[in-house]
Amino acid sequence: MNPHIRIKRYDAPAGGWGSVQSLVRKGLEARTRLTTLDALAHQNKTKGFACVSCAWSKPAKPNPAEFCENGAKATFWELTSKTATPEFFAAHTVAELRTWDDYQLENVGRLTHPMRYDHLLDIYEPVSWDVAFAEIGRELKAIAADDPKKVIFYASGRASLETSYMYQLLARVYGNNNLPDSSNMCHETTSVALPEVIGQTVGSVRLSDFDHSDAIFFFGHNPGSNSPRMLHQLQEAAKRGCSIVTFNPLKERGLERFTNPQSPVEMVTRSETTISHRYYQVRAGGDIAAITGMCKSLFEREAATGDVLDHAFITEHCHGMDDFRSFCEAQTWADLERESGLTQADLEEAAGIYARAKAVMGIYGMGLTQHKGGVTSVQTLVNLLLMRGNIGRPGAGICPVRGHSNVQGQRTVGISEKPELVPLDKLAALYDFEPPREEGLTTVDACREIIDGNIRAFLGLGGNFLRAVPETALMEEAWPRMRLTVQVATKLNRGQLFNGHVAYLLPCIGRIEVDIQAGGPQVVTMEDSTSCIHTSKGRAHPISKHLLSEPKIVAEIAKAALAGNANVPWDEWVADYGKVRDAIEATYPEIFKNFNNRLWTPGGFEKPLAAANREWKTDTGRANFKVPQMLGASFDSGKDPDVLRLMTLRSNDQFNTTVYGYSDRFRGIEGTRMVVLLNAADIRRFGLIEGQNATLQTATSDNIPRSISGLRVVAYDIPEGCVGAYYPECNVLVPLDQYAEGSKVPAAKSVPVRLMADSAVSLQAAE
Ligand SMILES: Nc1nc2c(c(=O)[nH]1)N[C@H]1C(S)=C(S)[C@@H](COP(=O)(O)OP(=O)(O)OC[C@H]3O[C@@H](n4cnc5c(=O)[nH]c(N)nc54)[C@H](O)[C@@H]3O)O[C@H]1N2
Ligand SMILES: Nc1nc2c(c(=O)[nH]1)N[C@H]1C(S)=C(S)[C@@H](COP(=O)(O)OP(=O)(O)OC[C@H]3O[C@@H](n4cnc5c(=O)[nH]c(N)nc54)[C@H](O)[C@@H]3O)O[C@H]1N2
Ligand SMILES: [Mo]
Repeated sequence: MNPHIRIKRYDAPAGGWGSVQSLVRKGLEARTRLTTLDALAHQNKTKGFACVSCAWSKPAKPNPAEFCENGAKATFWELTSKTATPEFFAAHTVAELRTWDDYQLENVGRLTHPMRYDHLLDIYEPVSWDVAFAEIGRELKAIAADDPKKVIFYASGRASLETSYMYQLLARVYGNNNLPDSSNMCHETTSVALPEVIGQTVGSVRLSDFDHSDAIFFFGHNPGSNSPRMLHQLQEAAKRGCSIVTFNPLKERGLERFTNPQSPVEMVTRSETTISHRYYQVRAGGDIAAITGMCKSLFEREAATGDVLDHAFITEHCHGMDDFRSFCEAQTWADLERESGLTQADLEEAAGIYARAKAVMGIYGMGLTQHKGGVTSVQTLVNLLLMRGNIGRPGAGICPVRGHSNVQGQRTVGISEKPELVPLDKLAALYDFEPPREEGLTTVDACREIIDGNIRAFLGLGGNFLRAVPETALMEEAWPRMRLTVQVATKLNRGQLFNGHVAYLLPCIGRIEVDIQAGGPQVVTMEDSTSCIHTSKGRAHPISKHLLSEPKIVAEIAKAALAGNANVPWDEWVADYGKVRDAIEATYPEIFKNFNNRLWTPGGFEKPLAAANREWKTDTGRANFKVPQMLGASFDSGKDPDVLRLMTLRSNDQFNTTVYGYSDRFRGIEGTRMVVLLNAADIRRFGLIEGQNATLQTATSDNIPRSISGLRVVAYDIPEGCVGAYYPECNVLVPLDQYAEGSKVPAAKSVPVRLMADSAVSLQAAE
């Protein structure tokens, strides 16, 4: 047994000394460059760089140190002095690297040279940029001559607005809308749910709303690990007396208690703020039922007193409430309790808090979006807000917490497989070409087509597609059948170890690094979770002189791959990113008016949010109540007690597929990621004991075997019937055809699984 594994309750608050210790340890481990401390001082400042971690908003008046434990960790790891050099690649075959885990691959360090995969030797070899672009261009041209729809242009949500705009144009001039984004595994559910009900793809709150809320209803997001800077706003709100009501199957520490590591007084006195006023451990997939129960209770109160609903708002602004009321009335408390895992008394209590608050915000993350009923979950939460006019006034609104730092912005500037969301006529007029009009591939569709052998080439602008998607076993098998695979990246990851016939690994400058082009040092821009657009300017020297910037790489691929592109000034754009911003402004004049002049607005400049002003760009011209089409959000019906619901989770020591280490401090899990979190009653029921190794098998009837063994059984405070384990290790269990209805976000938070001891599996195999 590994002596470093330790499972122990963590009693300290989020933040506090634990976060300082963790930072110091990480700084040493990552062997950061000298510029790191200087860089941290400039993180999220108006003239500094935008954190490469999450998309949480930057205040107009930042703290002296506007970073958090995990943002600093991301900075450390990007500014590591460790490198993945040609010598490293010469010493390790790709087959060998496939036996390394995500942490070991990440820990090699920054990519330094463009590399081409040699199939005979099974190694990556250095190559010149000229050769790389020429061959990629040739290959793409050959595929276009057959069918340009057989190429995928994936983007992970980190690349800037400038790069993203250029990338979507590359795809469209090439001839398809195959622009899936990490958002397709994430908040696409939001982008599909919100337009129907409030008429915009994004949330309606701004950072300043946190100063005015009386109650915050928090669903399925873990800010302590995934957007820790938000804990400052939550702490301030809680101190003001704002009630924070949390729905989460797990007791997440950041939502329980917080000590601000940047407050000397709090640190020395070890004082902590209770964040959640009430904490309801809803069953995975139980949110539609929980919210419906609250709404049912509110309608009952309204019938008794007549003063619960905001009648003026509903009459003037809403559509469809009566149908929703009928739906709520028709649900029995027995069903609501069973589906939500909460009691009628819990839900009535939560409804009471809601009814007493003047301004309420609904905040949510992957716990709502990554379910079969993800779209319905989000829309039901909006119903709750609409009942008391909680959208479009200070302190109120819907707040999806986005993931990657520019994932929302990438959609804003046209990275979308949905042509109706992109001003194609504008692009046609500006660049004199005929943009493709057919729907492109989502992430799930892209995986299906790759498995079916219909895709010839994949380009990845960042990210780790093959590791982040569902059905990883079939995907890894199918991937090498592609003709061309190109990954633009900063670090080595598993997705780069499965290669098409022609395969390139192209290293780029990271956002914290200085980006100098013909026109001088460049800045880039991004959009945060509350729709503020701000700049980012690198400070550190690039780790290697062989790196190119992302805009340059996109432009060179475009020049090499596109037959006729005379009307796109690729070289001028690369020389001066301000010219790309002019092009973005010309394409989206309403959002980006005066773009280059508003760049340095403290906290960013605001993209207009119609719903925040109670203008509803919906089919009815009003805010729509939607009747839920289901009460349980997950795929299994809950009827077979031997089928459990697996939530795939992030630890406090990872950024998506990037694993920084094996410490999930707040959950008390140290030294391993191979764990399965179970309710003690389930451990007994399945005849297991804590510490033994177990196997999870996906419970579907499609005859595709999906399982993972060697997961250490950990007793945890989690509702019975629910299981927690880590992403991306468990992606092998997620079936490709189980995704959110409407948005196709993989249902990674309720995978139906069976559980057994590893020994039982070996017995089965022996029989
Ligand atoms: N440090 C760090 N920061 C990150 C990331 C990272 O990996 N590391 N990832 C970034 C990205 S891309 C994203 S999208 C965000 C993700 O951030 P989150 O939205 O927090 O995503 P997860 O960590 O997957 O977990 C979501 C939470 O939902 C809960 N949950 C699971 N199922 C349910 C359910 O059915 N109902 C409810 N109510 N809750 C449920 C889980 O217990 C967990 O607390 O964070 C971003 N920021
Ligand atoms: N089971 C399960 N699966 C999930 C999830 C889940 O909760 N459960 N979450 C989903 C979510 S929310 C998301 S967003 C996706 C994430 O999917 P992706 O966005 O595809 O994955 P990441 O792990 O964020 O990508 C990390 C890689 O990006 C590269 N990179 C980092 N910085 C840069 C840069 O500046 N430029 C370039 N070009 N490359 C860079 C590095 O090489 C690094 O290895 O995963 C999804 N998959
Ligand atoms: Mo995400």
